[in-house]
Amino acid sequence: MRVAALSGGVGGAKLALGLSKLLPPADLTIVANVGDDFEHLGLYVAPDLDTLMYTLAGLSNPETGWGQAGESWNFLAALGELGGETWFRLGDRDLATHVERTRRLRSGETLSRATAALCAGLGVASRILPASDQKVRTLVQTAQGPLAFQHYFVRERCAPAVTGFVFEGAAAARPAPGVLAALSDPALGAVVICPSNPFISIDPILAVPGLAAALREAPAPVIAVSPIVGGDALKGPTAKMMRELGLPSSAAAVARHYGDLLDGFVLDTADAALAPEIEAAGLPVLATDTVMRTLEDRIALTRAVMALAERLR
Ligand code: FO1
Repeated sequence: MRVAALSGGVGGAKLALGLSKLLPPADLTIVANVGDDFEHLGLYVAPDLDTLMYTLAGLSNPETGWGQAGESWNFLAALGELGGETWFRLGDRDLATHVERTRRLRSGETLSRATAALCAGLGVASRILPASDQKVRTLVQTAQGPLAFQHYFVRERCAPAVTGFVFEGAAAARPAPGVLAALSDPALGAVVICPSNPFISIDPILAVPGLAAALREAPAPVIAVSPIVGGDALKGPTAKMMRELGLPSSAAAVARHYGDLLDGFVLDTADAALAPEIEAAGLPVLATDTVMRTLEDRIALTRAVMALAERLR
């Protein structure tokens, strides 16, 4: 089955890994969020692209989900001694990715071209495409004023209450090369919205003009996997954000958030009681184990999503 997947970082990358284990490289395209990207220490840092690359390369840090396993921190320690900014932790191996990507971008390469080169260098065969080669930056609106994404997420540790989001640059952005083709491929069997944060990981992808329409017109079922299990996020601020936005932190609220983009919705067995109300709204629901602790869990969830897509075709 050919699949196009929309993903942010940590949570989405787990399902992306499951997809990469079941599908030949030519049959999987991952469209990655670039809203978390920022310039830091003179480097272009693209956290969700890196988390996806490292996860598919088997290099990611299993504790944090971001950065590489087995890191050394000599650069950061030396930077700290110089009085540099160390709030955003860059490991020595991870630093090489940022330096090489920045060199390529400064030489005039596009983000998607640089990403393809880094994937080749890391041995990642599946295609990881940025949603756009243009800047689309998530600005987090809070009671204390707007915050750049990484300032909100890392420096302020998601503490400020959010009131909304702005995806700066989205209006002028275009889908990166290959994205629309992947979403309109007649051989497509499913479009999968991975269990990433809908607001800060998936919405910045859908904000790129043409992408939401591409999902609506996709020649295959669009299936989202809920990142909320039992009223809480498995990782990150999703549930807290939903409450701050006046939404119930429930899988049903996630389904409503995606609205008519979806043809199917996957939630955890813990939330099976929500299925009737979601199905009453016309959206087929599959309740299954969505908590991915092991590689087998990632693969099992992938199989369940693909089976649902088969049923909905
Ligand atoms: N997240 C943190 O909470 N603390 C960090 O110091 C941190 C460093 C970091 C370095 C490289 C990278 O690719 C990601 C990093 N992240 C860190 C995660 C980053 O904030 C991502 O944007 C989140 O994972 C949300 O997608």
